[in-house]
Amino acid sequence: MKEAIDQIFKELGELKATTEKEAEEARIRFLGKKGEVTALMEQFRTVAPELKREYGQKLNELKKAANAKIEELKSAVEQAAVQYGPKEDLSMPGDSMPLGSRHPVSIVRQQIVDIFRKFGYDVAEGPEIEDDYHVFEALNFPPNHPAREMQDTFFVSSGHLNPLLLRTHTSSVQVRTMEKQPLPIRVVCPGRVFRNEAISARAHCIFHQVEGLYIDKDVTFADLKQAILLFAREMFGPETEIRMRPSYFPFTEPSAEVDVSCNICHGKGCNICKGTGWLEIMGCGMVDPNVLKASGIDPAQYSGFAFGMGVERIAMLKWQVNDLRHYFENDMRFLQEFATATEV
Ligand code: 2NL
Repeated sequence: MKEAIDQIFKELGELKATTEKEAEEARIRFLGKKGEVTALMEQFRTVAPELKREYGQKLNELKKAANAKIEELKSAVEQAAVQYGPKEDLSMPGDSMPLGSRHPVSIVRQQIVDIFRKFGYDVAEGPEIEDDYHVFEALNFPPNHPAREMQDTFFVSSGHLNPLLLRTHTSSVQVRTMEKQPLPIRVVCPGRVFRNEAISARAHCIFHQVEGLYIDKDVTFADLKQAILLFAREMFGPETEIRMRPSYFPFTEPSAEVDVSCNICHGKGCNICKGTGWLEIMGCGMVDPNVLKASGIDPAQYSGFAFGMGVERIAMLKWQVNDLRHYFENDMRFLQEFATATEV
């Protein structure tokens, strides 16, 4: 046993390692379950009682020395790795990262906002979690209007007089603008809106809107029509014509839907415009006197127009996207089609 202990001391003295793997192999060789030191510790049981004290001490020293040596090897290879760095060739060219591009909804939202900024409109944003007052009450929705029902609106809290909910349109931002800004007001409000709808090619529970509001003395329906014609020509090209059809919204009177002439077939009729030559782009109207009153504006002195459009819808018409779900799936093949589509 004495020779075996001396032999291992000698081997430990000569032990070397240049990698982490070699250091670990050395640990297993001496201190692992079947290691040389471990084997001697087991043999110790058979040592004669009068020699136990002497060999016990020696074995303990050996174990300590082995542990210390392995630690020393491990920290030495670690140090070397820090000092000399990894073995990989760091001058090799890296994998190229695609730059990415703006999302089509983001591009069109910016184009719409830029057009109205050119017309002198300010831009306002507001909270996505709103209260009943700013989404419905101030906009002349009667108490039992269907849009106020659970199946159309996502409620955050209910049961109160003025429950919190996810805004179903950005009109709430315009209400807040009317409450705090001096007249006249010319503002566009871009943002995300939420409706409790089944997801399909034509509907989604989250989408983006841009709404606009213009309030001053003597604002007329003719001003509304001209603003929208100019917008449509900036957005869809200088040849674009518009038409208005009577409609209904609680917050405008009179109200209208706006169509633009089909930019694919130029009015001849194709499958994009379903043979009609026209594409619906937005709703609009003269601000209802009740809406002005609710925000402290005197309808006898002031009048205004408002409009609202879906950003996804405008982008669909501009680029012939046939399914709303493409916008939310982040499929690179779809997104890359818009990599260069930044110009109006
Ligand atoms: C649509 C129709 C519309 C408005 C939004 C509005 C806002 C205020 C007062 C009056 Cl503060 N009106 N907004 C008016 C008419 C239509 O949106 O189809 N949007 C996607």
